[in-house]
Amino acid sequence: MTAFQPRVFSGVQPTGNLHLGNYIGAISRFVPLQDEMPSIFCVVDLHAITAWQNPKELSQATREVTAAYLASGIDPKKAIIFNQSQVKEHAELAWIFNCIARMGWLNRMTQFKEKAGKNKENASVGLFAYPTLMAADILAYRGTHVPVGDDQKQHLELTRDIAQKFNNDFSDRIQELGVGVPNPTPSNELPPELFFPITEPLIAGEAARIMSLRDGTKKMSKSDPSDLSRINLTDDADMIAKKIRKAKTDPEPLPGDVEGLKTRPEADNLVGIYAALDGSNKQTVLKDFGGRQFSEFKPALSDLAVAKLTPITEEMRRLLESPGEIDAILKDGAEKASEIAEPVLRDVRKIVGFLDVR
Ligand code: AQP
Repeated sequence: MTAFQPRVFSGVQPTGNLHLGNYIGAISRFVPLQDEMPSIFCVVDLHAITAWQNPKELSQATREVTAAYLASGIDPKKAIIFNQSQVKEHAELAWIFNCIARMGWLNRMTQFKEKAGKNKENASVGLFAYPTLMAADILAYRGTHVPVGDDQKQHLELTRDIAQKFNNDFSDRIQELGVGVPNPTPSNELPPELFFPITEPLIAGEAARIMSLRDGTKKMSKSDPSDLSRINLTDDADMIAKKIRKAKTDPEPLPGDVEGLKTRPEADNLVGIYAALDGSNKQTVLKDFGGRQFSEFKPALSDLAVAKLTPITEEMRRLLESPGEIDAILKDGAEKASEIAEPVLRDVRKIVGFLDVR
């Protein structure tokens, strides 16, 4: 339960190679939410530069994510779409959160460990602080609901911890200034008035984490050096079919129930992808395909993936031919986003005690 106005916030990084995992785990789930609550969908370019981005490609990748949002059905008349760098409140709040979050909290983040790899000393400070910027993205709008893939769960828990510590550290000040929202469930852990909501993660059900087509134990990822590991949202029908045909599998036929997928990561992944694209669940897929060979299942999966993805790919291509239209949508979105974030940050500055001399 929350006393805050419900608001959805989520984002995708413009780091190129937008893939099926981004679509199933994030973008496709944004679409129905825009009809349920006020929603903000961001292209998180500040996050993107935590790893090196070619400046000449970053703007194009930003338009590409925007085109994917629009082509998937996000309507700029219903939801706010903008790129993060255009609303300065994200960076400002992230700095304040850097001073709220503890080193120990960030040291536990598995994504940093995975992305920094063995060369931790050479990773950017921004990559380490990535989760505090993500908390700022959400809380600059007092976002209450965040649809993300399963890989982002830990970052959302950190967002909740940051909101909770801010609410506690400044509880007297929040009450004194009258800027809080009554807490519907006051407890020892949370004060009677909150400034930031304790955000709810909305994690996808079936196939919350889409895995690589080459290795069912690794997440499908933009940065995987093998293009065969992922289905890109720019792949055409032939390429989608080829990648599914070449997807790693085992020699057994598909099992009759979900239990039988437990020790078979590649089979589990492909069945999960089918279920997610079909809007059903793994058990239903196995009812139809249990006992059948991959040589029968893969063409069916291929047809389904092509049917679902090709209209999106084609619409993205069409949109990208008019960059001016995309930029106009982002500009309008940035203005609307600023209107929400500016008053929040004005209060945050007062809460923290910054002297306002202007
Ligand atoms: N494999 C995945 N399965 C389900 N959801 C996924 N997401 C990403 N990969 C999968 C979800 O997509 C949203 C946007 O992700 P992002 O681009 O901001 O960051 P990411 O998670 O770092 O994406 P990648 O593809 O893994 O990029 P690289 O290779 O650069 O690390 C998020 O909601 C995420 O959960």
